[in-house]
Amino acid sequence: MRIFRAAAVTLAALALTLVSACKETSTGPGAVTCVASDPVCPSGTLALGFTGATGAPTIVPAGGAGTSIAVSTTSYVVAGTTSATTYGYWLLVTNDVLTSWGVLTVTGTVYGAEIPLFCGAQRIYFTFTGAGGRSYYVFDMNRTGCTGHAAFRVQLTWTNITSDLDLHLLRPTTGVIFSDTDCYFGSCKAANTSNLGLEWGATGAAGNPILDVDDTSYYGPENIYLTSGAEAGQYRIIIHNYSGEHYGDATGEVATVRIYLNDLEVRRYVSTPLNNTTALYWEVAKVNILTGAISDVGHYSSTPPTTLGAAPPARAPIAK
Ligand SMILES: [Ca+2]
Ligand SMILES: [Ca+2]
Repeated sequence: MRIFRAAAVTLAALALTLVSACKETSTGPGAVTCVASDPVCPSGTLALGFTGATGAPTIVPAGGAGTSIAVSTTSYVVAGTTSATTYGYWLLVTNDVLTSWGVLTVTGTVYGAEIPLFCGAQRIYFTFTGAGGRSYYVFDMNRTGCTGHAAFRVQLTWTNITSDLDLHLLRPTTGVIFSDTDCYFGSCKAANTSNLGLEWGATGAAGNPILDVDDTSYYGPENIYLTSGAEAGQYRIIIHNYSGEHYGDATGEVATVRIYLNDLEVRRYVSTPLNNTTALYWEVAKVNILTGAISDVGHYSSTPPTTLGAAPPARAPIAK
């Protein structure tokens, strides 16, 4: 899919201006709370199933997906068909708050995305905008097999549509980037076939962080969770501008990192532009999950901030 991305991005960049102009905000019981940086926000009163203006783009989930879906995975791959000619958005709402959003790519008439899921109940909106207005598809997701809240979560998002930024969480004391003491796309994504067999803390699931998705193109988000069994010491959060370049502006990619302890956002960082000369890596902070103590780092470098471990797994080159 990546080889088609350059053309899709051109269309998407044109669409972004149009979609941003349609932003909505609302308040009150059952309403969705939006923030200024979100691209588009649905009304909180939309019913499950199809809705939208007559003449707006059609949205047909593959396989006639239902309006209440339960899975035990950390992400959910969606697909279907649409009459929209430019990309849309997925929006994830928990407890009436817009907590996450990303892009639904469109190739021909087929849309798709991999959506990172939170534990428990959440509502997902698909939205496309066309000449006839905006359409939505609304459904409920329930991620099962997880135990309530995560003791720790770190989330990465970024500003440009074609860059591939990566989230890294290094194990206390012994963490080495691009190794099995580094939770990243090559080691701790649940569905990653190149999993290095990450095992932290006590034997078993306790202490093992999980990366929900590796977004390779579209703003993120990427989340790393650690539900239980945190180790003593400081976990290190590092961002890598994997694509090594920046798109859409002349300065670089701006990343935002949010740190959550027991589901409360406790710290937010915004980077200076990440580029391929002086700021390919950004070490953000160190977190002691057991005590809740966070130390700001804010170090930018052109080389990995720690000793390089084994070479990262090969990934397909990114088409420009
Ligand atoms: Ca990524
Ligand atoms: Ca473990």
